[in-house]
Amino acid sequence: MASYKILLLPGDGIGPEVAHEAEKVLAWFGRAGLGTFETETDLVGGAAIDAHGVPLTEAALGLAKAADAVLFGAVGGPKWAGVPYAVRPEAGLLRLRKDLGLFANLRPAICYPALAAASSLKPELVEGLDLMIVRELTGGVYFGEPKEIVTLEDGQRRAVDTQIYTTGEIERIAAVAFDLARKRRNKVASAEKHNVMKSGVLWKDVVTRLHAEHYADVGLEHVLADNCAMQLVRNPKQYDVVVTDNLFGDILSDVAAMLTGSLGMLPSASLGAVENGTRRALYEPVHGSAPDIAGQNAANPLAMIGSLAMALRYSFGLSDAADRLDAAITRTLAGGTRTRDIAGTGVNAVGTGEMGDAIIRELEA
Ligand code: GGG
Repeated sequence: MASYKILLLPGDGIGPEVAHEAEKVLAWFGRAGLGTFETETDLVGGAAIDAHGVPLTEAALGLAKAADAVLFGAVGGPKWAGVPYAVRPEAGLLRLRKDLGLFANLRPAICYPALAAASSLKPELVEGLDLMIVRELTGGVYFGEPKEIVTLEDGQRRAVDTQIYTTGEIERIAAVAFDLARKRRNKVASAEKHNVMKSGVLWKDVVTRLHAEHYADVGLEHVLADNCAMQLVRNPKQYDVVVTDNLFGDILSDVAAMLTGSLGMLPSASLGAVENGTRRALYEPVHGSAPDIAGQNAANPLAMIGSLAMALRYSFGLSDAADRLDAAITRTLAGGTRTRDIAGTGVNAVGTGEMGDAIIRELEA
């Protein structure tokens, strides 16, 4: 039986609660004989700041580098609002992405049939929605230098963030999007703002050239990122794969989340380049730490459990297990089990733990 090393970084707020449910599901797959899943747990984000004064220790980074996959919960919260910017909770996540080279963030937005009524849009606009947002994750304005706030001679303060993309960075993320599209409905929409940003001009040029040279069989549309946001709420099913930069990808995937019923429904995979047949990978829900509901057994663990399904598929090559988990999520929702965020009025919601238990019952069924 194959053996897999997994680092759990539950983080802050609802992170530990949802990560616990994914751990329960993983343990079930172990008991079912799918593999030996060796887990280690460490701190990240605010929890690591409290214990060690930094959002990610070198030891935790080392464990992440040695793992076959990292399962990450969420970081951040008002408790750490006063810490210096360089060591804020989110800096731990950004360092993991950068140091593990996780440049490709896959964010599937699927509207489960039972949740069409919970969407922010009319059910007919989202029924059957299966969209993949491919977000560039290690470049752009998140990492570009200079990044600073300086005080001017007249006493005003001036903030600078820098958007930087190279040809190589754009090519590799666009290739991920085109390769994915070939296995789906063969369509890519590339979103940028070439009308106001030089990085958008380069992005569009590089995607156009890569498409012509290597992916002419895939449908390609260029769309301004603001128009893409509008189209997502007007007619989301027109899209198959959307590829975009770090910041636009973050924003567009939150919009897409609301089409699926809740931010608590969106999983993600952050993947590095394939080297010697393996690739580094981190799996996390798109949602943050939701401090307002932390510790109340009220969070939806499905984005985290869906992220585990992506780990089974992309890191462990266990596609059948991933399909089985996706099917268990579909059946659980079809059976009417709902956490508070997707319950709607007049429906009794279950807690985080009960949703995890319901998924395991469906896996056993
Ligand atoms: N699970 C996602 C999470 O914790 N996000 C908080 C965060 O650091 N976000 C940065 C970003 O991706 O924009």
